Amino acid sequence: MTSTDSAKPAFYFFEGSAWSTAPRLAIEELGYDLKKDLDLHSLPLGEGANFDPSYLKLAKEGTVPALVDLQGEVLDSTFKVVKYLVANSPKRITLEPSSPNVIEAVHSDQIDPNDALLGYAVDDESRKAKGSDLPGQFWNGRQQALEKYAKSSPPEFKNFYEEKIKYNSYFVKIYSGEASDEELKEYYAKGKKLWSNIGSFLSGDLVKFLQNDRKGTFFAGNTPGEVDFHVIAWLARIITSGGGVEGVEKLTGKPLDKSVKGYYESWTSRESFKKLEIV
Ligand SMILES: N[C@@H](CCC(=O)N[C@@H](CS)C(=O)NCC(=O)O)C(=O)O
Repeated sequence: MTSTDSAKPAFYFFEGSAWSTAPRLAIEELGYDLKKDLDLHSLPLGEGANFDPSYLKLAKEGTVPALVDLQGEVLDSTFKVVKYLVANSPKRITLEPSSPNVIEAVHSDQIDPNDALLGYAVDDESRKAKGSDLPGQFWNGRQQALEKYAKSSPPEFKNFYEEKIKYNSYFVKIYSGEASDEELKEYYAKGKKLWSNIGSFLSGDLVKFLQNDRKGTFFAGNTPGEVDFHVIAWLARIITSGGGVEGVEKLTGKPLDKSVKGYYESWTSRESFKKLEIV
């Protein structure tokens, strides 16, 4: 999996991953030729491919996206990968070092898009729906992979697998219907808190950022740049997780501000967004 064509940067990602959306859109928007310019490694997260020891040797948290540059340096976060793609863009666009706080804000654990799609439901009905759909399959698939890798784990990854199995087992139990009423109550409270945090961010800081830090339609100006790749990766996944704009409004108990809707629509009408079928 990690054998690479060292003449090109190696790009590790997954099409269905929220944060992989940021570099995938950057690649498209910044004039890269996906297949010619990068050595591609798609890791199906629902099968736990990111837990393969050969990947952990590269990216110790086992997350995507990651990129290995031409000097062999591993860039193992969305932030570093997008920065690299922007800095080495064939379009040689000049982007001011704008708004690192916006990027940091959308990456906050309090509003995690993976928690929204895969992790937390808010009631029995939404938990059962998730359990019989992609989220249920996701936690089960990972569990199988983790158990397989843990059996023959190199000592250096023993702790990693133990921790991941513990974390993953919680969600397997929640979706399997084996959790107690008390556990479910606590779980739904976390789901509601998550959507409340998302609602506060959507109507608070995000609106302020859009008002104050944007240089045009996009944060970067009239075409998207570094900050935009992070913001849309988060926003698109949140809207998908909520079941669309109306679903998000229902879950957050707040109407979506027109600046947020407008920003989202500026992205959904772009060729890159349509071509990559971003969700
Ligand atoms: N803070 C990290 C988070 C990346 C992340 O959470 N990636 C997800 C996919 S969107 C992942 O790889 N999850 C697999 C896992 O955590 O096991 C970053 O921005 O790079």
